[in-house]
Amino acid sequence: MVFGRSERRRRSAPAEPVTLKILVAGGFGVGKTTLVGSVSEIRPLRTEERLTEAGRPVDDLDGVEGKSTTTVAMDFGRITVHEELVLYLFGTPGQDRFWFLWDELARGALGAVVLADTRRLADSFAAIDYFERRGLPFTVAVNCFDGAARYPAETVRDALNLDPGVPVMLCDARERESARDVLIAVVEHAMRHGAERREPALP
Ligand SMILES: Nc1nc2c(ncn2[C@@H]2O[C@H](COP(=O)(O)OP(=O)(O)OP(=O)(O)O)[C@@H](O)[C@H]2O)c(=O)[nH]1
Ligand SMILES: [Mg+2]
Repeated sequence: MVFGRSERRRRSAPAEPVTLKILVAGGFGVGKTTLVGSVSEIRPLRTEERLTEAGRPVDDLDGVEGKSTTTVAMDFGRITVHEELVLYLFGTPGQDRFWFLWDELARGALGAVVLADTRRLADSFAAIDYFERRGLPFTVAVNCFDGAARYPAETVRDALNLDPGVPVMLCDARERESARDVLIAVVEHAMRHGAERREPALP
């Protein structure tokens, strides 16, 4: 029996989606756990511990005074962008004392987003340096906290001394659509970056 195109397609096994690993990084309290939680279609895995009096001298809470917990290992979530593309999200811990986890978390990642808060922009430098040194494609997303001054993306780019090719966007980590746009931008940027690296150099 000869099947028509659509019938043949219906009978073939559904293609497995491509799965990609994306890191959600940035300084302390910038909204990494919030972003993974707002966008994840599964209940996100969190490793939150309470901020304590003992940590007060080292935990800089300026701008996030309401914060009562911090990530001590990672966040994990998942988003199906479309039926052929699933992203696994790994949120990094924000405090310097957990740097030793980053190499493990970064292994196998396609790309990363560095979340930034304009009130504490310098906190983003360490994550940016980390990805630049490793050649891992990244984008910067400014998480627009209530009460924080708004700056155009180009002003943020200059302040962070980013390469012209690094996408910078504004977002609200609490909003699912906004968080999703950030992740799609990372995938697109990483794909472009990969394609450019595969292009043979012109003579
Ligand atoms: N107004 C506002 N508050 C936010 C936003 N994103 C996060 N928050 C709040 O800011 C605080 C920090 O958020 P987290 O998501 O825990 O930050 P984090 O980057 O995971 O923090 P660490 O893991 O401790 O580095 C929380 O109290 C959030 O409710 C935002 O876009 N706007
Ligand atoms: Mg966190």
